[in-house]
Amino acid sequence: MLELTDPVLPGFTPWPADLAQRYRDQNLWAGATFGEVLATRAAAAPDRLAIVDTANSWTYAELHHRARSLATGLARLGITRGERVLVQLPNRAEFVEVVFALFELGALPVFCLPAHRAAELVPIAGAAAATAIITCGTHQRFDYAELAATVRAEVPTLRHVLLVLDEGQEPHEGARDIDEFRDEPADLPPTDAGDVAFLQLSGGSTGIPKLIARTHDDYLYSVRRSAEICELDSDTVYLATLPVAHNFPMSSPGILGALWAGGTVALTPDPTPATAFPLIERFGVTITGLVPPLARLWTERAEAGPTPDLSSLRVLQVGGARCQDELARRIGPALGVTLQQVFGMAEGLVCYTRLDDPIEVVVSTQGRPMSEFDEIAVVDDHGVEVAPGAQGNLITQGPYTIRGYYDNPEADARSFTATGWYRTGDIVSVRPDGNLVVAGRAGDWVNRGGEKVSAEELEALLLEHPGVRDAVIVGTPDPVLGQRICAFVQPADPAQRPTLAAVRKFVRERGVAAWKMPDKVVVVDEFPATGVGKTSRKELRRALADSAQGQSSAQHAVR
Ligand code: AMP
Ligand code: DBH
Repeated sequence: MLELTDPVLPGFTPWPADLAQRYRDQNLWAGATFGEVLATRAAAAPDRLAIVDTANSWTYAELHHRARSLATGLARLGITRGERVLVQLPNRAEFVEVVFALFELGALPVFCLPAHRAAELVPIAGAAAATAIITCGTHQRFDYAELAATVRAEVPTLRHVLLVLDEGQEPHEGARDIDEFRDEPADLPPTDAGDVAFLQLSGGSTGIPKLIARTHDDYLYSVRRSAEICELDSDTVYLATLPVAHNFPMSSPGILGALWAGGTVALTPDPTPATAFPLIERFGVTITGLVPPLARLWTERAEAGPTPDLSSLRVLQVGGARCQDELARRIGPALGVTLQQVFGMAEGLVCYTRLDDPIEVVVSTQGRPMSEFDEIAVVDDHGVEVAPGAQGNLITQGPYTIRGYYDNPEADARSFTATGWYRTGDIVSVRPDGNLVVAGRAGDWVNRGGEKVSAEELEALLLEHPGVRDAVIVGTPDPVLGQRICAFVQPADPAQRPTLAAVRKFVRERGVAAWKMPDKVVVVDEFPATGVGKTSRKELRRALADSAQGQSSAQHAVR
C-alpha cells in the first residue's frame, strides 16, 4: 500500500514547484478529489437524477452508493491504490459507476475506446502495467470479453478480467461478472487530490503508447472552469454522444462537468440522429458535443425535415477536428442551438468560443484558452515566436497541461520544450481578439473526423504485407471527414497490385481499430524523389499529399 507521502506515481512528471505553488495559492488546484465531489453532491441533493441511459436511471445517492459498493468489492479482489485498470466500455451508465469506484479506491482507470483492438490494447496495458481489465460482453456484435481474454494472455501483469454483463450474458472462462463485487460499502484508505486520478490516451499513439497522467487537482480545475464557461447548473442535462472515455465528452465540460454542477448525465449508445434525437427529447438534453462529421450529419438531418422535439438542446459543441466555417454557419439555425467550438487535447489545454461571442467568432475560430493561467505561444520551427497573427507551432503550459507523458522519456524529448512547455503539434494563428484559428497539424498525422491516425504506425503495418514493398500514408481532403486516409503502395511484384479491399482486410486482420483502415489505395511503381537526397519520409508524405490534392488527378500525378 502506498503512503500518502509517497511520490504520486513513478513515471509521472510533476509541475515545477513554483508553478504548483502558484496554482495552489490561486485556488486553481483546490485540493478535492473526484470521489469527494460526488460525495458532496450526494449529500447535498441525494434524490437528484445523476445518470440516465436507455436501461438505468440513478440518483446522486444511488450513484454514490453503487460506486462505494463496487470499490469495496474491488478492494476485496486485491485492487489497491495506484494500480492501473483498463476500462473499455460503451456509453452506458456503468461506465460512470466503474470510473468513480476506481476513483474511490485510488486505482487508476486507463481510458480505452470501444474501437480499440488488441493491437492497441496490448501495448497500452503493457505500458501501464495494468492489473485488470473492466469491459463488457458482446456489444454491437463485437465480443469484448473475448478481446479482453486475448489481451490478458499477452500481458503478464493482467490478473483480472471483469465484465459488465447484460441479462442472460454469462462470463467467459477466466473472467468474472462485476456484479460479484458489489459489497456493503466499507471505509477505504484515503486518496489525495495531488494523486494521479487516471491515465488518458493521446490520440493516434504509435509504438509505445503515449499515456497521459492527470491528477485530481489539475483535471478538476479544467472541469470546473469548463462548466463555468458552458454555464452548467443543476438543470443541465449533458448527453454523452461521443465515446465517453474520450477527453472531450469526459471533461470539456462533459460528464464530469455535469456532475460537478449537480446536473444530469445522459448517455446514448450510438451517435446517429436516429438514436440520439429521440433521446434528446426523452431526457430533455440541454448540451452535447460532437466531432465535425457528426455535426454535419445532425445538421443535414435537421435541415431535411421534421425531427423529434430538440427544443431542450441549447448548446451544441463541436471539436476534435477543424469544423469548416460553412458547416459552422449552418449548425445553429438548423438545430436551434448556440454553437460552441472546442479545440482541446487530452494533454491539457482546451480552448472554447464563449456562449455570448459574436457569431463571426463562433463560426470562424476555434476559441481561446479557458483559463487566464494558460500560457500559449506560437513559434517557428526553431522555437522563435512568430509575428503577431502569423501561423506557427502552438506551444503551451498551464495549470492543467501535463509536463511529460507517463513514463516515456523519448516522447517527452519530442513533445516538450526544454522548459517543459507542451508542443501541441498544431499549426495555429492567434487573432488580435485572442481567438485561435487552427490551420492543421505539423506532424504526420491524419485527422479522420476527430480520430487521429499516425502515418508511421499504419505504414509499419502495411509493410508487413508480403505484397507491399513500401507504403506511404497521407491525409487527403474530404468534405465530410476533413481528411481521409490515402495509402500509396509500391507493390513487391509489379504484376500483383494490391486492391483496396485486400489492404483493408489485411489491416483489419492485424487487429487494429477500424478508423485506421485506409479509405483509398493508390498503387505506384515508384515514389517521387523528394529532392533531399536521402529520402525523408516527411518530405515524401508532403510530396504525395500535394500530388493527391484533387482526387481525379491523383493517380495520374504520382505515376
Ligand atoms: P488528442 O491527442 O486525441 O487529444 O487530440 C488532440 C488534437 O486534436 C489537437 O492537438 C488537434 O490537433 C485536434 N483538435 C482537437 N480539437 C480541434 C478543433 N476544434 N479544431 C482543430 N483540431 C482540433
Ligand atoms: O480532440 C481532443 O482531444 C479534444 C477535443 C475537444 C479534447 O481532448 C477536448 C476537447 O478536451
